[in-house]
Amino acid sequence: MTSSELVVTEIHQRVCLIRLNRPEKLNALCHDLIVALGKALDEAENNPDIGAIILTGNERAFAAGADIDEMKDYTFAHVFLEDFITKGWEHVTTCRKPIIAAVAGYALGGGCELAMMCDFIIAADTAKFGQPEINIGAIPGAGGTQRLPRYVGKSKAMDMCLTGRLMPAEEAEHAGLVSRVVDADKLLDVALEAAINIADKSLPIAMMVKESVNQAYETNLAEGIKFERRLFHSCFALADQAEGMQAFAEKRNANFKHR
Ligand code: CO8
Repeated sequence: MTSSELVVTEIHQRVCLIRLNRPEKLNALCHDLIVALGKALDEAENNPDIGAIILTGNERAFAAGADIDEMKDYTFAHVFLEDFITKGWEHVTTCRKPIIAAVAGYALGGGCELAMMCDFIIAADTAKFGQPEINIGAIPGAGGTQRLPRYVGKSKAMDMCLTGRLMPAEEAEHAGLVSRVVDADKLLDVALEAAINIADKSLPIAMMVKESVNQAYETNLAEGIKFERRLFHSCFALADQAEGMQAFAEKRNANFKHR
């Protein structure tokens, strides 16, 4: 399989659907797949006709983690000098457009971490989340010990990272890891409906929402509120704010120009 086939993209209206496509290995995240994912994300980010992104896998796996076969012979010198993970693997976190993870089946290790890097997760009822790195003599390496406690709290994060157990979709929804759980055969329809809905809004406003919510995880409340207030004030510099409020007054749908 060539590296471009490891990731398949489809355009649906203003949405770019990116599918991890290494089904025979449960979408294990090898180097070439990560490079192809980065390329697909860049294309979606740079395309002015795209307003939202969906990242998905297949019905058996979103991704079963970093590729263990590839990693097993790495040495400390190699991973340290290459800055393994930092280079390329965190591409999703630098996307400024909204990105939804649509997860069915396994989201384990780096797969769970990749889903948590997205803005929110919609899960099929078949989804299973886990940080099982402890079973192979490692710890989570792409933010699992940091993002998971922020999603589900310390107790569940410790439980998952220390036991390596898998968390089913229903528990993940109760714990706040995923925003909704849907029937597996409806997963892409629901994710597309949500993404198309987002992509129909003003793009700069959606990007400000994303930046502002993410700020809540980087700062204290007073600083976060100040950040939000400044962005809120700046909405009034956009043509889309004038259009949105005028359309409400005229009882019609807004015609956003993303400016
Ligand atoms: N790496 C490489 N190959 C894998 C991986 C993986 N993580 N997961 C599955 N595969 C392969 C299997 O080797 C198998 O290949 P083959 O058919 O050639 O033998 C194929 O996928 C199908 O898998 P199984 O036969 O094992 O399928 P089962 O249904 O029996 O089991 C499981 C499914 C339970 C998911 C099992 O495959 C498993 O335990 N996989 C490993 C899960 C794991 O430990 N993941 C964590 C990896 S470490 C990690 O992710 C560190 C994070 C680093 C940062 C990443 C940045 C984003």
